[in-house]
Amino acid sequence: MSAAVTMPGPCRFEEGGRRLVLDSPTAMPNASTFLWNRRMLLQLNCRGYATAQFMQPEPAKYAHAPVLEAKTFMQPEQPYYAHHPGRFCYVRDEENGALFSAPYAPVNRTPESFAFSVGLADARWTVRCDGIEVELGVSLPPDEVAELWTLRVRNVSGRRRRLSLYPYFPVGYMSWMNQSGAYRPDLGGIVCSSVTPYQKVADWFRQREFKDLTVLLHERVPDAWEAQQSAFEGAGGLHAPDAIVLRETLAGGDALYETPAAILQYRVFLEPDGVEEFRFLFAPAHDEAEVAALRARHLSAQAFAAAAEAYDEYLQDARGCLRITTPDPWLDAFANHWLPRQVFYHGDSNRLTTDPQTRNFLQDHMGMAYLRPATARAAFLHALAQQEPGGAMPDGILLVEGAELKYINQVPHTDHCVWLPVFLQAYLDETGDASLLREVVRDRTGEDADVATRLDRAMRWLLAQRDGRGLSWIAQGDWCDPMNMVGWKGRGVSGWLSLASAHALRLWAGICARHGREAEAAEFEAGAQAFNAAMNRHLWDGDWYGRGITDDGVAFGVHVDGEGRIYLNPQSWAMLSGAADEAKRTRLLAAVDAQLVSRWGVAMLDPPYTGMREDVGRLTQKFPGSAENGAVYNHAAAFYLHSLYHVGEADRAWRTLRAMLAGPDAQDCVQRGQLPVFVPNYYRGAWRLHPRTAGRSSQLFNTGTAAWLYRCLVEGLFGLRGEGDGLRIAPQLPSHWPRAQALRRFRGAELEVEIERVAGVAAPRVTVDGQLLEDGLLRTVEAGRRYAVRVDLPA
Ligand code: CEZ
Repeated sequence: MSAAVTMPGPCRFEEGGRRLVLDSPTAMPNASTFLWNRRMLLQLNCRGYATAQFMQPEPAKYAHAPVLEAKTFMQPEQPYYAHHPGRFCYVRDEENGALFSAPYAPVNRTPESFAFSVGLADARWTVRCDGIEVELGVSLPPDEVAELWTLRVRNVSGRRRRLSLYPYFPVGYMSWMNQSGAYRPDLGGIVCSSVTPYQKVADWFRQREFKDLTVLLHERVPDAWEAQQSAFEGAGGLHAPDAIVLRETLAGGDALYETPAAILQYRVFLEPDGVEEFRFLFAPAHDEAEVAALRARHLSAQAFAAAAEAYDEYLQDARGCLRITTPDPWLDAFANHWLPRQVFYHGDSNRLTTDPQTRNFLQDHMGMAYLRPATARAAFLHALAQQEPGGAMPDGILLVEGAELKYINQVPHTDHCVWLPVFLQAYLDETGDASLLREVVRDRTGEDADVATRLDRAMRWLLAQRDGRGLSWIAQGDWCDPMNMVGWKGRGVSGWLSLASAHALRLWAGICARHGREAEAAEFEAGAQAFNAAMNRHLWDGDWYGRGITDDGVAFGVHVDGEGRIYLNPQSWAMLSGAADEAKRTRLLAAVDAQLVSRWGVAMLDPPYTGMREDVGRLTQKFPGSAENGAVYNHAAAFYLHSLYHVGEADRAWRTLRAMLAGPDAQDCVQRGQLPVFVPNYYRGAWRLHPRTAGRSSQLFNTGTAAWLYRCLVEGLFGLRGEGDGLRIAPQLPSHWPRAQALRRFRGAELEVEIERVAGVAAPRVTVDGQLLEDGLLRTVEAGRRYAVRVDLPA
């Protein structure tokens, strides 16, 4: 993927990497971006399809409520657009009836020009058809549930034009109980209503404050409107709706227990170069008073500008702690703007759930330690307050009053304690805030214990959850949710978790040792060694580590398996935990290279399962090459990346890292279908079985990958990791990079870092403000100071 041989793709960065522009609606048809605030989320794809959700306080929808709500609210890789949820504007030429729509769907006419321009705080399309340029843009206010839309139409045809514009916001099937829609001149828009069904009386009292209205409010009074989807579509369908193609004027209809839609019509006359501008608000509301308030607060040019300014302010903390300049400008744009934004989204919105999985919560806040450490600290303490008396961590962390553990969080998983020291190591390195260890946390039984004591208990819990062989029971899952039937009878064990426990114990032992807790340090170091020894005894398979041993005593993820022969996670964590000595490390790296590495990244297992394996579980039912069944599951690839930096495998690490990011090569962009504005949870694997779909992005931006990838960039690739009171400087650039630069913000100081390969240098040589650092450790870092760091690397 070197820059020299790439063909420029259909997308490019602009404005110093702060915008990404895709210039085709069809080259990467599912390419998407997302906008969010603390209360809502909006995912948009390049053709105008969109899904939104908001918190009340559980996730809810105000358009296209799916009949069955899955654990993850969307799987955008699937053709959700078959139900056409989206935000569109039809444009009809009143003289000749010619029709197109912006951004692209539902008419799907090939535009003369097209740009899907994705910003950090907005998305907009500029589309030209028949000499008419339509610009459609959306942004969100920082803390309210509302989409703010701007429509601008410009006549670039050089002659006078008479047009009808039809903003079209489908609301879709909302409820089997009750749904309707009508134009409300008094409220200034179309108001659709539905009733969230309930059966248990108690639910009513939770639901009666729900926002069951969906409104499309306008600034400018339209000439006509329609509120019923099927009346609008008629026999022509959305592609050529009867209400547009057969009639001059929308009929002003309503929806009476019929599927609602919000459609407005504006007649405009445009002189050559004439422009018309419109603003709309699309949002849920509880009642008419709230609708009126939304309109009063937001529907003006000034209010839109104020919301944009407030949102920019909100994003200040999403800037991250690293600014880089490297030979790879796409990596620079991604690392400087988009990845920290994605990390911040996770940490500040908690994926818009009220009961995040404990491991997700802790890893997401590990990422937040680099952006806004106070939030990470508070989250950690909040999680620890839910520790059980025996030391175990619950499956999910309840975030609001009345929240419950739902869906996957009702399934017993055994790995949650592991993430406590993983978080702590990153947090302490980044902040030096050792006071956290002495912070007293009251749990739900009312018991007070400090963080260090609670960590001891969590580690002892991991040590207690071992079978006779000394391996960790898996129950109905570990990090891998769908690995639910390895140990459901109570005997199966997880090789990965045994290694992860060893790593966690060792991290905690190290922290204890540095803070004068020698006895605990020795206890936990011994525990780590016991786990490692058990793994080497029972699950070293000759060339790599097995993934586990089932209830019936069958080792899996081993060379005799036809499917699921090798799993990535045990290899990564064996390098982290120290289970793998140098000889084993050489062998397992070779096995990973031979069996799991592809141009799309490193797969999570191989070969993918092609049918249910009842002693592994529902993972094996997933489509081969998708998600945990052999995709390039980036979260797992990020663990691998972290372990590669841990053992100093800079070039392997670079290839693993760069494969997570699409482009700039055209074919790579098109095959993945992923814009380099977020790292998706997976790219399809199964390149031998299904080469056609290999590499295709899941388009899912909820993923622990973001935090790990950011950590790896800061601490691995650029090697700028906190240590005690100082900063360890040990970059691991790929060997083909002659130089790189970074600006690192660290504990209130700024370090300008120049890294260069220099002929004749035998070992890395670090100077700070001209002073040589023998061991690469800058011992103290003063807040408010600027440091000039220079690293000479061997050529
Ligand atoms: O969920 C993620 C979980 O949120 O999958 C990871 C796990 O570590 C995260 O905690 C690996 O299993 O089938 C499933 O239940 C899957 O596990 C998914 O729900 C998966 C989603 O795709 C979200 O990325």
